[in-house]
Amino acid sequence: MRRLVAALAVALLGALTLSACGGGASSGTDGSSLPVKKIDITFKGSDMTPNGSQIDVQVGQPIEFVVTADKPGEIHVHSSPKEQKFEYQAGADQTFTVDPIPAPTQVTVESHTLDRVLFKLVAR
Ligand SMILES: [Cu+2]
Repeated sequence: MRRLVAALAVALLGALTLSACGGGASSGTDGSSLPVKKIDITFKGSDMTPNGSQIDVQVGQPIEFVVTADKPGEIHVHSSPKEQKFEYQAGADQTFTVDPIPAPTQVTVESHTLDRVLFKLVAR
């Protein structure tokens, strides 16, 4: 009888230990809690802003381009393995959602209309 009680006590202790391990909060490394990185892009004539700069983002951070242009064109995000293209029209504040960058790297963003590098996204 005494042995049975001891076995039950061990089993109970085990259950308590197990439940203490559950329900931990996630560490938030998936980027879902990061603020959206909004990047303003302006095209006017043969000028563009930014013009070849580097822009820091965090790995997994949501990214949006906010485009203002005087004529239609195309922006190309040279992300790997999947490139992204965004066609914009003449007009102000056109918002495009860019896929978050999943690992530390640099991603070149080009104007294919002007054939120049707009900026580099540096994810870390
Ligand atoms: Cu390109």
